[in-house]
Amino acid sequence: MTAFDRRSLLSAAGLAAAAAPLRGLAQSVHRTVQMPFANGTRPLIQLPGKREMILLTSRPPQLETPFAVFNEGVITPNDAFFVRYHLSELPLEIDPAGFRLTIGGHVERPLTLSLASLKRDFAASEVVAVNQCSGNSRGFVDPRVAGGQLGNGAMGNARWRGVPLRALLDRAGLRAGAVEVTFNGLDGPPLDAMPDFVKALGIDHARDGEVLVAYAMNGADLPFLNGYPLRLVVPGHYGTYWVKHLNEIMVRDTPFDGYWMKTAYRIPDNDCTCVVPGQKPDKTRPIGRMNVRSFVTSHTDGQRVAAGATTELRGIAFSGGAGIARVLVSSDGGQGWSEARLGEDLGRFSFREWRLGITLPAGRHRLMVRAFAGDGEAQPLEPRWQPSGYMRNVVESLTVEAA
Ligand SMILES: Nc1nc2c(c(=O)[nH]1)N[C@H]1C(S)=C(S)[C@@H](COP(=O)(O)O)O[C@H]1N2
Ligand SMILES: [Mo]
Repeated sequence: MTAFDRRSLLSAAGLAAAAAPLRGLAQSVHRTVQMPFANGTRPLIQLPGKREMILLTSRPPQLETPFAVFNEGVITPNDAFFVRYHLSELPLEIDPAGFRLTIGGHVERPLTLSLASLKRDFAASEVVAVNQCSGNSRGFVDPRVAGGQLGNGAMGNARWRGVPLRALLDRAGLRAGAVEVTFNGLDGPPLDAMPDFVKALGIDHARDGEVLVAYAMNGADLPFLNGYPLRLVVPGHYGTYWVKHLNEIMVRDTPFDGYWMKTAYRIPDNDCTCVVPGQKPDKTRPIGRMNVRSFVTSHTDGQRVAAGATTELRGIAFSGGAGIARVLVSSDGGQGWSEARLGEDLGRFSFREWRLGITLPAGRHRLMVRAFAGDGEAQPLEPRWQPSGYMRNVVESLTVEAA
């Protein structure tokens, strides 16, 4: 048996082990956390392959990353990476030797590829990129909106390795008139009650060389709950496009109008992607690139710091593919701003660390952090609202008590 086979078998075994406790979740819940919004009490749960995570729903499994993890470094560990599913019928066993990815539809040569072939017959490519759910931070949206009431932990940054989608499409050969490509995974709806989770990209996007069919994350096989054995990685774009357990790619000569493109995951079709709170947009478009965001990770709201001494602030910033140009920090509620030092640059799709030492006199201070992307996009000082609660990126603030 080759090292590759052995590793794959181990992953397959881990997968069945990961699935079993999902049936009896209640027993494994020991503690809860309180998110900082109403109805924000959440169980903490530890599933195989994951450390203790914040449970949003158990069927399908949805786990949020405890925010303290983001202060450990700019790469989110596999065992702490958030988990989001829409449909309850997950694959419980995937045999890596029997698994196949098909590429069909409007192509010259339909392909059926094994994992071994993907790793052996195509040049591998890597990218460090943030995967963030469109509804990350929805619990903070005011007035509140329906949908998963998430804190800020439905995001993560990893080094993804796989085959560029372009190489697969080139091997299959696009036929004239190809306009879109769809992506489907092994999970599905119970009893066909809901439309299967299928996403589409325009043909130029699919062929841009940045989109990956990834088989590894931070140097290991994808964790089961993050899409083992293959997932789409769409750098700069919201997680909804990052189809997990990917096993079917179809090239189309007509636009795709499935539920998850035509009805779900749409945003107001205007410059701010927002509407007046409570109103409905009159025109929408599919969600796309992420907007720019930043967070303080070193301190939490209400924390005490030493007055008159240096407080080392630290955090992360990211954008939808333009990198981070500057991060500004205010310690007086937004009147004055100081430029933070940026950490190592892992590429324009990655989290970027920032640091700043500040000295605070005794009293309460409102800290704010504002990032500017490489293309000049800045975080708004006031929240923008949309009915689905997507794309929250208002400047974050927290209060510390210097004494
Ligand atoms: N097969 C499948 N892929 C999926 C989804 C899903 O429900 N099924 N959800 C998508 C959404 S909305 C998000 S935010 C990301 C989350 O990726 P993660 O679970 O690895 O964190 O997966 C995407 N890929
Ligand atoms: Mo999502």
